[in-house]
Amino acid sequence: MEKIAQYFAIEGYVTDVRPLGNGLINDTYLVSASEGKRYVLQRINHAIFKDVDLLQRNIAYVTAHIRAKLTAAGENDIDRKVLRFIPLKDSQSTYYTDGKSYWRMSAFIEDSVTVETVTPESSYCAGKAFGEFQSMLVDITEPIGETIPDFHNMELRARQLRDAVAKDLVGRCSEPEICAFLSEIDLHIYEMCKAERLHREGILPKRICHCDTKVSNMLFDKSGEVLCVIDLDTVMPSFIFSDFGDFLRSAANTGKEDDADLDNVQFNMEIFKAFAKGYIESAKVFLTPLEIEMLPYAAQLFPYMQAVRFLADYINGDTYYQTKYAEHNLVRTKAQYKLYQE
Ligand code: GN1
Ligand code: MG
Repeated sequence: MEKIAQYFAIEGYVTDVRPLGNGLINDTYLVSASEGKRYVLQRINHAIFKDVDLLQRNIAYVTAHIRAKLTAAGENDIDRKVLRFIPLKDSQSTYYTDGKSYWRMSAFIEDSVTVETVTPESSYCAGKAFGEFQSMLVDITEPIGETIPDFHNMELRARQLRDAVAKDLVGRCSEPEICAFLSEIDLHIYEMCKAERLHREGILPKRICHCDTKVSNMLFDKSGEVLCVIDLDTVMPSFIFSDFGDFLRSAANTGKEDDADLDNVQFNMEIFKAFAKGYIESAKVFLTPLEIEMLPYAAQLFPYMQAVRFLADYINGDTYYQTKYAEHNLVRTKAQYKLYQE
């Protein structure tokens, strides 16, 4: 990895590389260099992000657009408020590949922290930050593609679960618990696919969204102020519900995403209220009345969709999410479903 880090136009030479964060998809490392600068090196999960050119182009467009907006608004410290990617030493490319793996690098934002839990105050700030993120991108003219086609399309996720059940690759569908879960999930599918229907009727728009707004994808400074939004792989056209719902899925959950004790998993209304207030304040400039009216639906949709995704992966034999033990995806499914019910 030291050798790979050295292909990028960093200042000085690499002195240390160590794992960073707890993402479930990419592998992330913190790189220290001799001139005192630090960087984030990531191996892009190419099995999931199949079109790395599109992915990197999206990120370049989005960060350049936000950077221009921040500059125009007279912001200072812009390198702390939007990610800065480091090109290769010998070309303008923003990623390195040996034909098998794909790597990219960004400047590490010093004195920043990620958190797993929020207070109503920081939830309000996060709501404002995600609303601002979306509103800065409302007028982007560059083409932003879908890095994972139909990523937050509930109809697709339901189909993927049905396909997993039909194949039953590792024989997990005969477990009584799984059968019960599948019928329970089925009861709510129609309601949860409402957004897709409204979109087809032409009354619900898609906009450029972040699509992975869990709490840990936001950097705060040491005083608790939001610095910027990170993990931009999934920025793509989607319903604004993606960002609203996915944040609450992590932030308003009083337990963990994979909590084995379901009594811990409850929905924190104070976090919801604070986040909704911040979000609506900064996003109301572009939201339609229908989008606002459907925000509670978004809060339900995301734990539900995540339960469906974890369950499909469990039935498929754990091929998508990194797992720490055999039943991990099932435990995650139950915790997310409990949150949906709450
Ligand atoms: C994945 O990579 P990470 O951990 O930020 C996933 C999200 C899920 C999340 C669940 C590309 O995000 O959609 O909500 O795990 N990202 C992708 O924790 O599938
Ligand atoms: Mg992440």
